[in-house]
Amino acid sequence: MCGFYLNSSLVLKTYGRDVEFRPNFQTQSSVTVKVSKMEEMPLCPEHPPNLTGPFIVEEKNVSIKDIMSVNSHLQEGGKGKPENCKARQKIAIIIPFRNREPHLSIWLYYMLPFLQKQQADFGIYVLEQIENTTFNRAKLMNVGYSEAIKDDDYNCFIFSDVDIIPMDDRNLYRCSNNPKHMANSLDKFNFKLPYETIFGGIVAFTKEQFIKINGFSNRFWGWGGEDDELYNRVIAAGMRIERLDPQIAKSKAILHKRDPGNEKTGRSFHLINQAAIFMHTDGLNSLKYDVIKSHRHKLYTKFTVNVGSSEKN
Ligand code: UDH
Ligand code: MN
Repeated sequence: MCGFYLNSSLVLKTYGRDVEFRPNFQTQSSVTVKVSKMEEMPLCPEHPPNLTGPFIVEEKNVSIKDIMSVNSHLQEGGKGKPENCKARQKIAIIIPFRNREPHLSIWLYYMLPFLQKQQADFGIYVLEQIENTTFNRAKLMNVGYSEAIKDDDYNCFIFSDVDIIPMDDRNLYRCSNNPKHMANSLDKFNFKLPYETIFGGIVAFTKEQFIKINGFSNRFWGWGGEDDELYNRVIAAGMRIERLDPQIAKSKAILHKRDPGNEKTGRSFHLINQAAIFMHTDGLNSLKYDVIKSHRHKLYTKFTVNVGSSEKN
């Protein structure tokens, strides 16, 4: 037992500091006292108190070792939570990935301190697709969701490209009453929407919202279309999308060449307008994949997966 009675209240030594706690009832059971203490932790404020607004995002060479040294208090697997309050949401960040180590380092360099400043309770999941298969961003998102819910009791899922980084810490990485488009103010598009229904880059869904649309389509191979299909699922499910004020949502999209294995084929584009029909049978409920390797790094949890290839689907 880590507490003792003092002046009829209880002082608990937790997280290296004293917490005074006045039980409502008399008990000698240390288990009951500890559980009550956890319940006693206040909810975090809606607006995290220490935000500072805009900051500059630079494309720099950062080593994972350096990022680890400033994030030593994270739990294995890239998990963090506020020390002094209970977060309102438990957030899994899902990142589709292949051969983008320098981008992942920059993302982690900025995002780990950012999420902690926002008092987020979070876990980072990197979904790596194996070599020599056409990239399937949307299917990796579904895999990320499926693995994350097995790992922890998340209720908010932020699906993010590895190369987009917010430039203002008031851009809260949280879920909303409706699915949220978060990459609505990118430097590469002059901080404007290229078209009104764009829903790519970064999106946030509560668990209920994501289940309601049966996740992403698994049938978009190569670059493009899966995000527009996702938008149509949201509308077909009777929801709408939300976006933050573009001033606050300003983000940097790292410029790069098209990756090999992620060419625009356009072969699935005809599916975009059939979302309302296929969303019932193509998505989380038809997802098949094999985990080839899983790895808990200090800064993230990585699953290397075989999601198959377009020929078989
Ligand atoms: N991704 C990878 N590896 C790949 C392909 C994609 O990690 O080989 C992931 C990554 O998270 C990336 C996301 O999938 O951020 C989306 O892919 P993308 O970055 O290729 O998409 P974007 O819309 O592509 O940025 C633009 C194509 C580049 C055209 C260059 C013309 N000037
Ligand atoms: Mn990109």
